Amino acid sequence: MNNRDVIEMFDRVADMLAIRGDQIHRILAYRKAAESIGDLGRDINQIYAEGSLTDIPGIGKTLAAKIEEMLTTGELEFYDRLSEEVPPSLVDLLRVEGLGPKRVKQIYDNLGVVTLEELTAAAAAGKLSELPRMGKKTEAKLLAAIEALQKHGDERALLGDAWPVAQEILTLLAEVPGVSKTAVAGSLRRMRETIGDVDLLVAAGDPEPVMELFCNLDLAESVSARGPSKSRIVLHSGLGVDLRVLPPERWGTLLSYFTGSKDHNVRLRELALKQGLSLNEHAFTPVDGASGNGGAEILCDNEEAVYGTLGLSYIAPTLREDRGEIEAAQADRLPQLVQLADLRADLHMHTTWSDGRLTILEMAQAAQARGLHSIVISDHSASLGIANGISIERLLQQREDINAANEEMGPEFTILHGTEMEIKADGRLDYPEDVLTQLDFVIASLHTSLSQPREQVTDRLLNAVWNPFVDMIAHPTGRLLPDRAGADLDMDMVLESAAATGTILEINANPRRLDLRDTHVRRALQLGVKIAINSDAHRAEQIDLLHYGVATAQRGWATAADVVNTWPLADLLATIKGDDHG
Ligand code: DGT
Ligand code: CA
Ligand code: CA
Ligand code: ZN
Repeated sequence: MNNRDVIEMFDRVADMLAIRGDQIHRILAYRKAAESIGDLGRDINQIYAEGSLTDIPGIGKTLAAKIEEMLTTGELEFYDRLSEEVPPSLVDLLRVEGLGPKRVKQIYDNLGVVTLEELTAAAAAGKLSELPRMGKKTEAKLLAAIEALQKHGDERALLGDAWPVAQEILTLLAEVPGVSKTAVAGSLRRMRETIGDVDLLVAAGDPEPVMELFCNLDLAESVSARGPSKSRIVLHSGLGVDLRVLPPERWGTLLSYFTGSKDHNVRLRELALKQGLSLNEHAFTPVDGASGNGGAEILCDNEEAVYGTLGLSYIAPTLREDRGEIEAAQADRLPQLVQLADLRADLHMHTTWSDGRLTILEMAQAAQARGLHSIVISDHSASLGIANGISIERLLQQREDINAANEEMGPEFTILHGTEMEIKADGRLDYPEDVLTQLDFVIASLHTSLSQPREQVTDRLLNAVWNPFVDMIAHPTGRLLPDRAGADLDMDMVLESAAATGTILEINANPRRLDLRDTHVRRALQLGVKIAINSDAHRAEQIDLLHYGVATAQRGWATAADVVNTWPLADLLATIKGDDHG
């Protein structure tokens, strides 16, 4: 079993316990454990081998024993026993919006419903409305929710899909008279790779015209809730959008509260309580008996004031996951996070030589227009036929095209000649070393046979990492969000080898990749690996995806110094492997 299997099992157990009506702290223990394992940048098998399972936040002796059982036997006896009591397919019913564990149990106990199909049939036959505390209205709502689930699924949206639509809506809301501020909040502001729903905030004295516009947007398929200061719509894509409107003098607490994460907020509230204050989206309020501030509310119109009141330096939204940022803020040791404006180079892009849309010169001009000073042209190598990978002969011819484009661009911009070379299924590299020595920058990557067993696919990648001519590994796991998981790499081993050989690892900024992911970035930095943030652009506009890569780097606590494409080109060239081709 790997990290994903353990997470899935713990989430499933938590859901089944909730349906059974178990104690809340027990359910939360499984959820928290699943979440911390999700945050691990390392293989849980390795942590087990080191005997340090209980060092994982939220894992005590009991859960450690369960993890051990799963890792050593591939099974969990507790789950098997639980399944006899709670049919595992009941967990699927929880995917229906508005159906919580209590309701699921009630429906199961009374109607014997265990699958989504049976639930649909029972609702259509009017059987749900006959249950206590249900009624026709709830039944109709559930039927609509089942239909929505079947139509759109319950996959979380990709960051890259949610971000542009949120900006579009905010632009419209900002034009409403009386609106002084607008912002995204929630997981979207934290730039998580997937988004459950979009949270939008508006500061305005009178919320009514804002709500009116919001609930009548062409983008909206339906309005799920409309209130005086809070509404929710569902877009045609199935994505939910929450909007809250508050007066501007409460903007700081509002933004802080709805940016989350929940875990981060819990920590902030604990700190507030230590000062005798309760903190919510409206204000800090002295709790009973506390005399601070004469019992009056403390309003914060900006987030700096919220953190300041708690004695903390400002914490960037991309760090707010309760992964040590509170402690770092207390010690004034937060990282100076890398910013989009720090990027000078893009080390991975494609042209018409393989499967890109633009010529080398056009790509260079597009990059320059976006403030970059250099690019690596890295077209696909021969064996990637579907991407029109190029032969050795054509690769060597490409040099002339690069030279001509460099001439055209002048001294202020540099185009390097590279390749995105396939690591073949048997681990061999696509071009021989005498070809690689003629290139300025060599990228190696996996696109095929990603589902090989862990050891095999890891060895395959390590072969590239240890090759003296390979400068960077692109999108290391090869995952494609939302549903291609990518290679089951021994990431620690990859990272340690990258550190030992000076091989750069990429954060591929394409929102379907974001690979390395945030937790792997954090681990990479701990091990001293150098990171690059690249667009992998096949068209000019894709260079604009770099900001998603920057956000992922920030979520991994990266500073500009950690990211090689913020460096002056001379420094970058001086550190890439083997000066023989630098
Ligand atoms: P998502 O939508 O699943 O990608 O994740 P978030 O973080 O956007 O979560 P969401 O939309 O449920 O709520 C937005 C923020 O509002 C969340 O990050 C923190 C805050 N929030 C919502 N519900 C609660 C709550 O019950 N307790 C606390 N402390 N904060 C909450
Ligand atoms: Ca959300
Ligand atoms: Ca929400
Ligand atoms: Zn590529």
